[in-house]
Amino acid sequence: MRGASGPLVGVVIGSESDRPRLEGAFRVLEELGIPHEAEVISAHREPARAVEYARSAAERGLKVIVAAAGKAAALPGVLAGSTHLPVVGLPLSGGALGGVEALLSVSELPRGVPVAAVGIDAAGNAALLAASILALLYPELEGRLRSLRGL
Ligand code: RP5
Repeated sequence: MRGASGPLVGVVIGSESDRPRLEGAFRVLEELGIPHEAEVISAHREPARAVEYARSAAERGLKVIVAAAGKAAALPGVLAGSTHLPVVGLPLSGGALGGVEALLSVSELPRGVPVAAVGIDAAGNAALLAASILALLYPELEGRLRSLRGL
């Protein structure tokens, strides 16, 4: 991507146990040639690290964050509370309520803390939404995105 020297999308996963559910997101990012990074950070077990990740994200060059978590999925909201960057929240299944608990945690944020929630386990959509945001900044991405989506 023109002018980009590092990752543009930060994919943050609440637990290593979540990683298999993110496959669809990584596939889309790779197909589109979007530089990205992946970190495992638990908002509950290491909250200071989550806040530091979000606070430093923009100055490190990230443009969009995709945050994925299951159960009482605090991660997307915690990240969104410490950065102005767009945060795409991906609720994951695996909890006792099949992901509905994560969906509510990711979508019902308080005023002033926006998270763009996609559907339960909708990893591909999370990456496509991140790509749509990035395409506004990097016009060369638009054609690849349209082609992938058949638009
Ligand atoms: C959430 O709790 C994680 O995102 C994961 O979906 C769930 C279980 O995590 P582990 O106990 O497997 O680390 O925070």
